[in-house]
Amino acid sequence: MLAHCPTWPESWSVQYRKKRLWLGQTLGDMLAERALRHGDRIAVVSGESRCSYAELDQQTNKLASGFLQLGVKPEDRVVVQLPNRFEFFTVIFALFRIGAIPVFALPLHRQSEIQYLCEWSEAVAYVIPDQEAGFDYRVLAQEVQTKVPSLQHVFVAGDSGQFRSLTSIADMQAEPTVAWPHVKASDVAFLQLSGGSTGLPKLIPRTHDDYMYSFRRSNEICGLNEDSVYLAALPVAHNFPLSSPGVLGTLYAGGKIVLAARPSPDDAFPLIAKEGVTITALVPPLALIWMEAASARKDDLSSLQVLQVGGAKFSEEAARRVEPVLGCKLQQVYGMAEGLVNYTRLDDPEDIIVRTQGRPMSDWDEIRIVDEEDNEVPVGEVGELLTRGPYTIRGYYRAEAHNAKAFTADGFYRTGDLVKVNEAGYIVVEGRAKDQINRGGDKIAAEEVENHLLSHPSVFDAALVSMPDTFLGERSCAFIIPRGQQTLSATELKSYLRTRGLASYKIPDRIQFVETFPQTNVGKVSKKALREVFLTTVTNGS
Ligand code: J2J
Repeated sequence: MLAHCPTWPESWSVQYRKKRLWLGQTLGDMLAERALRHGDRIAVVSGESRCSYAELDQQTNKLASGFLQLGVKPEDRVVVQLPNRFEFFTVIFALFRIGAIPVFALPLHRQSEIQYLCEWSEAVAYVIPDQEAGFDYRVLAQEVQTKVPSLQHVFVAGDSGQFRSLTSIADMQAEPTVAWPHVKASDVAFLQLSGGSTGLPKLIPRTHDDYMYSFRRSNEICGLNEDSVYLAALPVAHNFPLSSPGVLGTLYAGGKIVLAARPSPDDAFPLIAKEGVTITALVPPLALIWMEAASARKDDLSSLQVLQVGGAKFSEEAARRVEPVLGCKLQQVYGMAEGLVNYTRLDDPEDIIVRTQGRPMSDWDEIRIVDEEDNEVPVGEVGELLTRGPYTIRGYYRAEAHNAKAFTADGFYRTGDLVKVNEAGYIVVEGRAKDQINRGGDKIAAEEVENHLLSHPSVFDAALVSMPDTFLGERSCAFIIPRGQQTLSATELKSYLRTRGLASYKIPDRIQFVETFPQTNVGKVSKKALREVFLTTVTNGS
């Protein structure tokens, strides 16, 4: 087991195994088993290429063997930053097979995030596409490699430039003396990035056992089977399209994954019509764009049975329009990479589907809604959601001090979400206790951006808060107190953040210069007051 990863107490693990929640199968073995069962069926469609379960399994083995020969070992961390393309699957399954640990990065991450991920996980390798959406990842990899001494390899999907291509690794002659490591299902399978609220993002260790339970159970709730066709429109490395039930659930069911390079209607709608897509997942702003486009376009979307919407709060008004406009069922999904996933059920009454964010997927999920003193609040009242269960982590990777705050002594994860729960157990997300901005599903940890802003010599103090937005739900606004008499423009500050290699969605949408920050009665910056008082004046144009 990877060091510095808190795990379930032994008696709990025994129980989860006894109840057959954890089946003792690794993700690598799952693919092999599915290949035996569904060999000729199509597993992944990507652009013009179609790959069967048997081919996916074979290509995975070749790559795994190549990785081993290059010296990638069990428990070695490998930062994987691949968009929705076929190689994502061969890479992650090859790493699962040899017990190496993918660290998932999102395509929009840039130097600041990638360097941190590589350093913090002490990664030995970094896997990138050559170019994507006009961005050359090889240039980024070169910069990162000069800064991170542990990084021995850069592997490229596509034209490798000065690095090594995945194709050449898969083509390496298998060395019979290299034995395949034994991987245990209770081991950490990969590290996911937390949405976070602190200065540095936290890494989430998920085991084979717990993750497989989460998508097996999701499959039952979402009705996935061999005939399911899942369109991956969101970036597949994110927990939602990866496992709720996402691409991994689809493979487990023996269904077909269709990869969309981008989630726009121009890319996605023709794929739905051509491949007979039955289910897909979107964040709320994309659902709005799809509904707008569906009224204007003529694509045949009749195969689509379920549209899952999650990652941020979906308004009731928009939720009501999904079925009439897109002709499919809406499923609200409220989940988190740390574990707990809530779904509205497909046969729930309309009011539940449009007004709530669902209920926990497993009878084994425990939830508590508490006030600021950790006392449970009465049913129907708003409080912070705490949770533990068979697929919710017991602590972040290498984060002892933070874990003491982010988890209760008895192992509940403090989600930082303010919710209320009705008599039937359905959850409505009402707000957030954590210092995070949810920009249409993209999570921004306020402190992380504030630290970047504070590194500018003309910035005396900085506070990042959310401002309401009809399309994205929230956008970010940075309040800045300049140092002394220094003058500074918003444009200057934004381009400064870009030069620091910050993902574009973290660049503040608005920058507001002020002389002081309102304080709470204990002398801290009152972000609530900043949001309320300052934004009213901003909206009024003064
Ligand atoms: C309101 N807030 C939501 C929702 C997530 C499935 C679906 C989503 C995620 C995800 C995921 C929300 N309404 N429907 O991992 O498997 C906010 C909450 C939550 C945080 C987690 C999955 N769905 N949220 O979004 O790790 O604040 O996971 O704590 O990215 O997103 O973010 P993340």
